Amino acid sequence: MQPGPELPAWLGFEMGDKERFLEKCGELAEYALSWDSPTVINHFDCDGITSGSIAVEALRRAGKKPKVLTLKKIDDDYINVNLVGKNELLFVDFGGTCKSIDQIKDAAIIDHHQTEGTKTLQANPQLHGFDGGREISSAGVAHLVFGVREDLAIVGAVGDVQAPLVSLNREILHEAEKKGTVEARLDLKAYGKNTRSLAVFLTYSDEPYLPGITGNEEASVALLEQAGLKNKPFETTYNDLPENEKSALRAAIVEYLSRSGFAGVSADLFGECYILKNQPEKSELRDASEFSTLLNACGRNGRFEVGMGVCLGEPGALDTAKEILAQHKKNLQLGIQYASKHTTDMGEFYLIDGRGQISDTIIGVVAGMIGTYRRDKPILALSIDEEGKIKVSGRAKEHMIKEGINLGMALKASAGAIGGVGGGHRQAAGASLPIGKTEEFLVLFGEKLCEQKTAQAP
Ligand SMILES: [Mn+2]
Repeated sequence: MQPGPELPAWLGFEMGDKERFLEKCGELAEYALSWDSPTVINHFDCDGITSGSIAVEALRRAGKKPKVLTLKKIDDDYINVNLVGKNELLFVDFGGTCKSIDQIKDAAIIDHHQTEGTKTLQANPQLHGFDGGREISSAGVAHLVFGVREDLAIVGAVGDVQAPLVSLNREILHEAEKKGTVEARLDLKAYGKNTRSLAVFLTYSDEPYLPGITGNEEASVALLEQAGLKNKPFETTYNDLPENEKSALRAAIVEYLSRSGFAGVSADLFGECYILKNQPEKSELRDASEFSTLLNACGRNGRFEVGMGVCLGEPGALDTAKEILAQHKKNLQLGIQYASKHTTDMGEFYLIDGRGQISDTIIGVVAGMIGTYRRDKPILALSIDEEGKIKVSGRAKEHMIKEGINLGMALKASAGAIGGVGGGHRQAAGASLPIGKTEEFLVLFGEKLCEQKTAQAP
């Protein structure tokens, strides 16, 4: 047989060097498990809470009593002031870009964001040719490091908007399916399939946001009637329905959307859903997406310990988390109502100016929701953070990334040019701006997007 042509070097790089990456993961596990009194320092979002929980559970299983410090963000200033001089620190879901960690005596980093590398031991797929935005989350990396809680690895990836799972995420899923802890199924993605009555399920559907249905109970009930489910709106959950009624409801939603000119939304209606079979039936924790929503609500409301308590199965944590989520959903509903009326077409992108109206803790989620029906351009949303700076959240769709859009890079460049900071993933990124430079920033950002598309154009 003829030998095949030699693979070009870039192809090997594109596919990622899994062996080297796994080696790093193993090295990190050995190192962290050798510490006497470790502290896990993790990011506050769903992926940060799940990856932090995986580390805590693994360290506890090894007989340690890890301390936990959960933070909204980390930077060199914070580390220099608060952490240099301490030791045995495990940074999770951030830290990969912080050079000051190199000054800490015993430290290691689990991250998946774009990084130039650190002297400190770092398990990061980006350093081995994988895209941390799509192929694996920090929870996945933490799972590869410590070998426990594949269910949380899936929840973290879903929370970081990496579903449908591909590449390293998919390998973790297959492992979980073999163990019988997780099952993948194509279904409606909306929240509350196990826990909400049909009417509430539709009225409060925010991911995807259903124009004309979300926030409108009468319209939701009318839609259920059209689907032949008129006796059931307030008693039955989606998962209580027999298969034929489920499919009648799905068809009615699709038909409604195309009739009202939102056919594009249907693409976000269905997707691969991940059922966590080790979690109780009829509970939010049974569905990876609902689990992630619950954790995001805890994180965004500053109740990190509740989120981690849910992951680690601590008594009472789930009930508290549900209360936090109920309030959070109410805030989102108000945020999205405001945003849908205050979205401006800026040419290269849509701008939601939520300054003074939408909290910085939910602005990114709101941007994502508006993106479910404004699908042709990236969404950029503004809010004001605790320190009075302008917080920017950007969201883009897969087809824009194929056109060359990289929001992380665009925000890094345009915010950096006016004395702010920005970065993140291609499809989801953020920035923080000094006061008084917003107009200038918006112009630079639009130009950057234009450049990215031009550079990619054939
Ligand atoms: Mn993450």
